Amino acid sequence: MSVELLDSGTIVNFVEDEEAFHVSIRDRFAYLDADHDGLLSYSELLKELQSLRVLETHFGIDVQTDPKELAHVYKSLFVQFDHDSNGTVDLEEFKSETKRMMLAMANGMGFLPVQMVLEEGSFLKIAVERESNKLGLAA
Ligand SMILES: [Ca+2]
Ligand SMILES: [Ca+2]
Repeated sequence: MSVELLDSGTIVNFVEDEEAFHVSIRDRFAYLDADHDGLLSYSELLKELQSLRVLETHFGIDVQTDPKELAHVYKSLFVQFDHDSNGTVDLEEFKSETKRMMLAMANGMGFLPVQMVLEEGSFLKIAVERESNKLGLAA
């Protein structure tokens, strides 16, 4: 985990770079798919939902939310990912919902950078690393 400065442009640039985004999605999906059946079960996706720490602070839910309530939030998020309601999340569902959530997050941020604790390997962390690499190249 590390504390990073994140702004909406960083997220949007990452999500809209179709190729880079797809590669990250695919890698993350493979990492989360613990039993390698090509689908994410609730418990597999839960790891990802927990790394979206933003949910605990930006969607009106307090960080100190009791675990039961949080579990309820995670369950309803899983339902959002599972577009065809078959109880598992495939790569396409994972990709389109992650994209939608990240763009919604960027919209909610406005133009000011936000300080956030990010987990290694999470999409937001990758977005930040990408952006700083780009700046490094430009300098
Ligand atoms: Ca699986
Ligand atoms: Ca599904």
